[in-house]
Amino acid sequence: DHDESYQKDITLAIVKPDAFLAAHVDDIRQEILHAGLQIKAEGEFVLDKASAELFYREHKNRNFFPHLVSFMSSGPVYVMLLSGRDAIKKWRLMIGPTDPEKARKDSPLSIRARFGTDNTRNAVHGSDSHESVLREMGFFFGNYTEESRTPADACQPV
Ligand code: RTP
Ligand code: MG
Repeated sequence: DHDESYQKDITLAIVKPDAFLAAHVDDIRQEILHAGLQIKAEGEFVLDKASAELFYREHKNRNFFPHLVSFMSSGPVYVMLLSGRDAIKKWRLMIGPTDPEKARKDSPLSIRARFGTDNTRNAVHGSDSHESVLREMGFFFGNYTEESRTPADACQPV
């Protein structure tokens, strides 16, 4: 059924504070569009510490968690809901491995290879599963509908 396949071909992209501060939002946006993905909703958000903890709660017992949370709440992020064939896989391929050093070796054209610094400051986020997409999308944009395109008309800034 058309609606179901459409729903599964979405993912959430975040330009993290390091890449936002380095003014890479426009470049990354253009790469997304050139790759044939559509941007269905987008906006700038500032996460406070509690929101960053909630967003990354699956990692709450990891040793890097406090560093991750303070980084993600250190400045604005730019969030985009992407749609297109195999959006989750496609966007994960575009961003490359979590560690930019590894990305520079294995996937030198990836976004993290070009714009990332280290394991924490790695420029972008991409949802890892459809379940994550639904959770993360709700976190930033509330219940998404085809009509709701911008934070101003549809989204719940955290
Ligand atoms: P993301 O969720 O941000 O798209 O990244 P990912 O799937 O590639 O990696 P994940 O395992 O979900 O980790 C989430 C974020 O935590 C930080 N991290 N630091 N060893 C470390 O210091 C370490 N490992 C992960 C990164 O910012 C990573 O993107
Ligand atoms: Mg992840």
